[in-house]
Amino acid sequence: HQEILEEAEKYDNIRIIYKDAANDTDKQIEDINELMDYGIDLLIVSMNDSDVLTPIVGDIYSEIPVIVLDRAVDGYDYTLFIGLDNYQLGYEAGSYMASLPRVRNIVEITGIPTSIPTSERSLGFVEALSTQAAFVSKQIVGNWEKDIAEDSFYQVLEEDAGVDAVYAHSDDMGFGAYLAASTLGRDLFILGFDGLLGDDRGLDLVRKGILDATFICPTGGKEAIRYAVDILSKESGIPKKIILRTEFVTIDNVDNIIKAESTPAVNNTDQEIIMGYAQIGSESTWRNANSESIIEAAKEAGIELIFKNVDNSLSDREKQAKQIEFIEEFIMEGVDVIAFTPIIETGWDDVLLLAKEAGIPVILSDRRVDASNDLWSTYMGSDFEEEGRRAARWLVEHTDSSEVYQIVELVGTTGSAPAIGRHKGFKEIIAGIPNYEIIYSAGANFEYEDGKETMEDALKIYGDTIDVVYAHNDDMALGAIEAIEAYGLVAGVDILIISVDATKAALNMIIVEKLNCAVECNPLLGPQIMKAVKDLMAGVELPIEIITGESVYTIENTEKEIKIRKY
Ligand code: GYE
Repeated sequence: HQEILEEAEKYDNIRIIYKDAANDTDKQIEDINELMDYGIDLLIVSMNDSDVLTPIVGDIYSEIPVIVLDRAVDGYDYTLFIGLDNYQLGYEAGSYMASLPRVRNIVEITGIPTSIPTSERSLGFVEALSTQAAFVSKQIVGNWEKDIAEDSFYQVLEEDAGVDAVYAHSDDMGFGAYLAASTLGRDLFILGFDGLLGDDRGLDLVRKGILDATFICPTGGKEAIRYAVDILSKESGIPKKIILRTEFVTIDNVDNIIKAESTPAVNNTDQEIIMGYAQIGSESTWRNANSESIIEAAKEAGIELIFKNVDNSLSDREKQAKQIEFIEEFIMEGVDVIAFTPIIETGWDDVLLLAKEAGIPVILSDRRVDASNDLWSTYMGSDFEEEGRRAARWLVEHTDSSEVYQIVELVGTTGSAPAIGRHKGFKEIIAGIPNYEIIYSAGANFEYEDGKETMEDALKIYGDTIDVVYAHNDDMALGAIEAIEAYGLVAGVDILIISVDATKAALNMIIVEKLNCAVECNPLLGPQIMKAVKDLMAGVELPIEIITGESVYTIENTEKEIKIRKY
């Protein structure tokens, strides 16, 4: 709350009307209605109970922009979500606690049961413990409140002498647990969340040894105001989801962290910025639009860009080696910031470490890496699993579930983040429905020719028993359409075609009804990258993930979009 007000003061055209529902869902609904009556232009909401509030927030979103803070809603009915990856945090907490010899019997103190951070922090934690000797002996509800946690935990301790650790979903509740334990003369390991500055707040509690560990969980207040301004001034390229960076704190690093958190960031905004970018080739229409967007945006932002691209005829392995070479050159030249698209997920640790040691921040653009998140500063791009889910949802919703569907999957570059995510998300949706079956799944490199050849192979084996093609990108889908027509079948009718990207060429295919569905993946990342680079240079901490907003295109909504599509 304080952070929101402080940040808002920097703008003279923003007025904040603040309402606090004090953990009461009915009150929060009343508050939201009242705010709407005031005629607010944008709603920032942190939901108490996401089950109840999701549909209400969805309604508001049909009228004004909505920024959901801290606690996610199900689905995508909001303008922008800013928050944490709570599942991941729970998992890290679990792995850490399980690694301590003194921790076995753990009591979990949860936040409000119906809130998403509660369920995700639980889920991640339990998952991490599933292969370990440590276990949760009891789960109690603390409703985010210190006193409730203290009282309920006191009772637990009186009954169970074996408890040796507490996993509390917030520092406040961890503090409550500590008070109960010390009343009974018990010394327990206690981990909490939030890591706020100030007396008797998370960091101070770790320093005093009241809590053994916590995670700094930024509230997103600053980011909410900054993005609210962008949304209201109708800037383009507003992301859909922002995941904030967290930090794990124990007695070992708490002093340094308190010092760092209390000193204001250095602002280098006037300085000239030199950025190196290592691209992965020109395998698709998407990639070309992506490269252009980056080059254009750098020019516009006045950032000096050294853009290096690899020869597209190289193999994936050779491309990666080339990219690593480029990055090493950037480090030698001493650029201010490096951005690159990791062609596959693995194999980046050494070069990332080199950049880190040289003090050069690295932005992951479009694809993720499988490497520790302290080796890079932010990931910017799409939610590939969600894209896969959307493709499968379209299929399930537009076919007769009493029939059998045999699916051919054209997979993108093997081991690349989009290929992994799009496969996983798709499978997740069809997993429970036996009549949707992937009968053939093969890598086709995100390329037109490969897509065509792979489809020819599939047709040779399965012929007209194929019902559906799911291609991880448009280029492969267009190649497949070519192959299907050459085989004598009607694409879009005899075989349903679903692809990802939604480039202009694909949208044209939807209009002529040869492609049934294109899940959007936005390549125009340039402006967002430059914005992040400027923030970085100004000493603003970047979110750990900045996720692009995207739609799904079919015959119903393509006509309008095709006129404004730039790639
Ligand atoms: O979907 C595909 C391209 O990494 C998201 O790469 C990107 C993918 C895109 O070749 O067309």
